[in-house]
Amino acid sequence: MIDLHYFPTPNGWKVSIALEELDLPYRVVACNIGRGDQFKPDFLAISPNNRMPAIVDTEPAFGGEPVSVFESGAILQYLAEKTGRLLPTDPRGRLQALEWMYWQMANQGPMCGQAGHFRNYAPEKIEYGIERYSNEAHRLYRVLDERLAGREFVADEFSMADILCWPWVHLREHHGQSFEEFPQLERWYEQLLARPAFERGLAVGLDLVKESGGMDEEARRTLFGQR
Ligand SMILES: N[C@@H](CCC(=O)N[C@@H](CS)C(=O)NCC(=O)O)C(=O)O
Repeated sequence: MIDLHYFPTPNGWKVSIALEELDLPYRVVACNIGRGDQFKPDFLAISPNNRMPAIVDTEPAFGGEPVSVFESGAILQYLAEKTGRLLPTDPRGRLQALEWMYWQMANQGPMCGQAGHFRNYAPEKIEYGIERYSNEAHRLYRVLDERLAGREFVADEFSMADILCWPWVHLREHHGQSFEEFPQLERWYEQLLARPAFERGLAVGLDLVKESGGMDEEARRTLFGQR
């Protein structure tokens, strides 16, 4: 059984979608990041960077004690290697999927995250921050759009690279982006949205949002007051 420490956000959706695609049994353990669950000692023991998602697999494919994994890229690679799916076996295809995984983790996630922050959450409108990160988000949307020209998926076949990149495009308006200039991206996005596992993965934990209290003062302090 896999415990998924989770709140419905783009990084959380990567794992819920992957688990649905792989049809692996899992349990959701709520991690309400607006109320500080990410700082609880039991959670920090599996995710020392106080960020979700994280998983605990009681039945690792390599046997032995339960194993915990944090960082969504590492989690998807772990699940792909456990199941022999979502990571091409041909070495060149595998390399491409890994390249785009690192691209997502080091570029799309952090930069779009900053764009979303300055556009939607910063207490003051700081034009420099809004412009700098919205432009960077735009550049990254263009990079992915160009990658998808003439190809169905991010790597040569459907892979974890698609699952890692897709949830961030799902929140494009939050980053100040639209599909107007990115037709390849729109085609790829719609094609994946039509997969039942994507629909199921996106719906995981919607009740947690309702119960969470939303982005109130406590959530702002908890999320944006860290040092
Ligand atoms: N690189 C990490 C990023 C995870 C991350 O930033 N998670 C956010 C929610 S999307 C979080 O847990 N935030 C809690 C906090 O900021 O304290 C991953 O991909 O797993």
